[in-house]
Amino acid sequence: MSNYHIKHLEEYWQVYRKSVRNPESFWEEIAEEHFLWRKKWDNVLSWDFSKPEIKWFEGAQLNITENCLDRHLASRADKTAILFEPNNPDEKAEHITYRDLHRRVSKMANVLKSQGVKKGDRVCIYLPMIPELAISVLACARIGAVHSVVFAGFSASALSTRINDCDCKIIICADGSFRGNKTLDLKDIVDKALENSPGVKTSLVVRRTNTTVVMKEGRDVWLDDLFDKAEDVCKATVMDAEDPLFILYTSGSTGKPKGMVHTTGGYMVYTAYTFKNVFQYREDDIYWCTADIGWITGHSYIVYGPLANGATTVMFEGVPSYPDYGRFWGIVEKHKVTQFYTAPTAIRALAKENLNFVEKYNLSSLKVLGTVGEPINEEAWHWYNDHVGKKNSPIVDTWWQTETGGIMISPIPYSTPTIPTFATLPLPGIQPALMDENAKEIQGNQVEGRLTIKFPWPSIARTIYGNHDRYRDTYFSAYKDMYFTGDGARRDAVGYYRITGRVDDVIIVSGHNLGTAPIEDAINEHPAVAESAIVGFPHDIKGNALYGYITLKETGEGRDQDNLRNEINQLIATRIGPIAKLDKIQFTEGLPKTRSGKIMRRILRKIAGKDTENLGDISTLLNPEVVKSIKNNALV
Ligand code: 6R9
Repeated sequence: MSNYHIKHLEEYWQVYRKSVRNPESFWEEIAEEHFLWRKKWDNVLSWDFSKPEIKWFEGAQLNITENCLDRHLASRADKTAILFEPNNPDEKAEHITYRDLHRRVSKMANVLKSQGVKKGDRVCIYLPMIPELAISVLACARIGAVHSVVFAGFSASALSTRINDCDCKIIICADGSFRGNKTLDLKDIVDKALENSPGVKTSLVVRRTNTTVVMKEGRDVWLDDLFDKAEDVCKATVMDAEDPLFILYTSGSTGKPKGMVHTTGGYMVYTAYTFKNVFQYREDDIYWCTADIGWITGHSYIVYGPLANGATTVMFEGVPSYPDYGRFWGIVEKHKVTQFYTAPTAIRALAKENLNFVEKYNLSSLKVLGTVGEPINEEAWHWYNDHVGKKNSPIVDTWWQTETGGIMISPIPYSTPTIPTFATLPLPGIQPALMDENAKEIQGNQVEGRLTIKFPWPSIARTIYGNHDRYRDTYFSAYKDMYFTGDGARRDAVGYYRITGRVDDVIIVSGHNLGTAPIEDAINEHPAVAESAIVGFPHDIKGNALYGYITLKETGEGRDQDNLRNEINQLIATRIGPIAKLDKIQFTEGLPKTRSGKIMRRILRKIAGKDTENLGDISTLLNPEVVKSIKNNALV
């Protein structure tokens, strides 16, 4: 028997050592015992990072939806697969059972087939967080079509770029979406996008908001008409383990977005295994990840990982601030959520508000809390631990990437002792290394360097769609025979990893390497500070100096700004050293963020460097409007 479910630290080490000694047999055992294959593999792994070419379970055949749906029908047909919580708290939550999900996915798959979609075709999905999103994803997988989900908050131009890059002929979209007290006209955005994407011949429109939309004759079709008529049985298309499952775009530091391609067999095995262990998932749990399915977190840990384990996965349509800042906690209480997985930016936003919003709910069902997306600062970690987890639920700080497909470095709750801001230990099968400036591996502990991975794991992206050279150059050229993550990390005395941020966020001040994360941590400790971002700007003597953009909490507004600046610098000097003091501090009403909540330091860097002519595309930001006010009030 494979040790599929790790239950204590000693067991983790046993499993980890085994996984590194012989990765092939480690993953083979897991793949054998826990999944449904139409045909077993001829070869577990072949790889060559110099090409790069990576193949897992070659020769095997399967359909991932048989693993996520069909095989649960025997024992879990009436169990809730998707628990849909609508934006409007007065609208009833929907419990979609495995039987029902299987039926709806089959119908949707038949609709796609009726529109001429075939194995290997790319299907663009641009939907809000409603059940049809998960159903469309699975329907594509059912018939071997490759889904390309685009987050339904992206602009028409961002959508069109992504459609054209992978040449989609069909899009699944909606009339509109509900976000808090707003209704967004999604179909209008799609119409604009399709003006520049003439390759799209069909758009299937889901009715959600009932807003009036223009339906283009011959192209636009209401989904419900087709769906109602569709057969509810659809045979799963048999896929090779290395057939592509989906494309998901991630922004690069330059140029157009990268369409990361994930394949079927390895992705399934890895996301299912990590879901089970990182969330210590048990049969009766109610698991909730607040991400959008438009991001990798939603693909792997709302849809595939949970469903492959027969879990109940919550899908939330709304926002954390509607109808008030207690919404998340209200949902946890209402559905007795056992695992809650969110982003540091959401935690910081909620921590700014009155404690009463969290204290009035009963959160005693929670067993595991998770974070993902960026380094979590110490203050946010403690707030999460104290007020949400009541010091009783371990926090898993999960480090991973769109490219890695699944969680790579993370505590295993109830096994790995946690430390604030540390992602801690590599999961079984993951072999991290830290590299120095001379591209040499740094041995030992209490060291810091660039984070790479030495050996393939089953869910690594196999290529960038249509651009394998860029895939090699971006991830495999910096260090020979290693995957380069683009992140920096520190390994502490006991071998725990702390991710220090993108290495492009490292700023060298007077010859000292300063990571942005620890400085921001120090700043955020100030009671008046809500959030901060620092960047470097050219300085005659120091080479670079530090520029801080800081948003204040309500309690800080109206305070003397020079006093605040002094106090903040004092704090940095005490926590990190005078070298890390900020030369300039600009108080701002917000920080520019991507839709997944990452601070766009690229823009802040340009403003600090007086290079405001060409800020690049800011249309995909969550809050493009703050850029203007930051620019107008810049201290340059
Ligand atoms: C899953 C996801 C990947 C980048 C990654 C890193 C940052 C993610 C983190 C984290 C520190 C964590 N990141 N999780 N940094 N601690 N727990 O977010 O994928 O959107 O592709 O972003 O996010 O910088 O390289 P993606």
